[in-house]
Amino acid sequence: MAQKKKALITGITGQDGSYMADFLLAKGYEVHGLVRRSSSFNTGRIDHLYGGTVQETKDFFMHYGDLTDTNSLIHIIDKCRPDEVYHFGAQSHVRISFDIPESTAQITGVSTLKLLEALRIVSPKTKFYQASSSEMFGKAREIPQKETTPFYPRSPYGIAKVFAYWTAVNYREAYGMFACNGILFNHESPRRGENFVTRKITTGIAKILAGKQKKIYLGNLDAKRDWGYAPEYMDAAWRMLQQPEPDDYVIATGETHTVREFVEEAFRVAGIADWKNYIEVDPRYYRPAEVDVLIGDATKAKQKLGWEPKVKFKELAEIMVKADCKKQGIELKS
Ligand code: NAP
Ligand code: F7E
Repeated sequence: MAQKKKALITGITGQDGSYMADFLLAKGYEVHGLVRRSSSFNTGRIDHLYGGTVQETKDFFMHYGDLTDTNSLIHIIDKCRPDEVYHFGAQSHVRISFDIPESTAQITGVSTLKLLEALRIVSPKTKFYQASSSEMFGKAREIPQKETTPFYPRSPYGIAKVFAYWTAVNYREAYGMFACNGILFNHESPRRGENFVTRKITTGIAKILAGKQKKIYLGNLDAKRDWGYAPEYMDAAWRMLQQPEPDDYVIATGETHTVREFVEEAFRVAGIADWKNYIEVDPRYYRPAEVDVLIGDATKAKQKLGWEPKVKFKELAEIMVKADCKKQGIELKS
């Protein structure tokens, strides 16, 4: 019997890492996840993988570590000797990166260098996925953005991701390592962190319907984003590491919408027509420098990976609103 492939996922407790764990376990991988110590449980998105108990299954293993702790990374890589590493761990909130720029640089940027250096020493044949971001395009130099569009990051987060991007390219070119950048545009889901705008809106609506919240306070409603569905984007990330050669790919829907349009669509799904009664603009949520418009061109991914997005804007809003309403005990009709 062929040996199971082994994958190590950093950021396994986050949105993407948890979907990637589901995806790889379904494909028959042995999955290892790096979890950081937290004073309250941070495993809500992967609890289902334990079957409701804090016991490892035969294919799923958790390791305490931290992206700022190089030795922990070396120990984990040495212990599990993965075929593939999916590096999703990051301080991933753009606005908050202005408050904690230095730790964002370390966790979101330098961690990629630490992991690649650890792999180079311990396990150089391991394939590496870097969670690069459309935030690297920032003040976009071209519309739509593709793999060759120059970067112009607008936040400490975006700058850290540019560092990580070039580190992955450099380890590929300098040491022949199999390192890929997935340049993913915004992707959302019912597991999205609740302080990102789409989820803030859909949890807010559900709580308004449940009578637990009166208003949703938001920042810039004019920003435009290319929003896709997170589980589909994990399929794209996996496909990158199955190619004969490592490369970099944009993953996006090719559609852009304003935050205001997401608000309108989400309230429509919930059956509330007068959304303006429930939204207040609060300048606290503005950013010192904003990324005004992002829209991606995923032609290369379609041609080389055979990947295409299926869930688009309206369906995404519907999935998220319904899931949050369900959590509040409210079933919305189709
Ligand atoms: P997320 O939900 O915020 O998850 C981030 C993960 O990183 C969590 O598991 C978090 O652990 C972990 N983490 C943070 N600091 C750490 C540390 N010091 N040591 C170890 N782990 C640490 O992010 P996501 O939305 O899944 O995104 C996954 C990756 O893709 C990130 O690198 C993000 O920057 C990038 N990305 C995301 C998008 C998007 O639209 N979602 C688009 C492009 C790129 P806790 O659970 O303990 O906090
Ligand atoms: O903001 C505006 C905000 O925080 C989207 C991360 O996953 O995707 C994400 O970064 C837009 C911005 O995502 C609020 O100003 C208005 O223009 O949901 P977001 P993001 O900054 O695009 C990229 C690709 C990543 O890589 C990141 O890791 O919405 N906005 N009002 C608001 N944003 C938030 N968070 N909260 C508001 O109240």
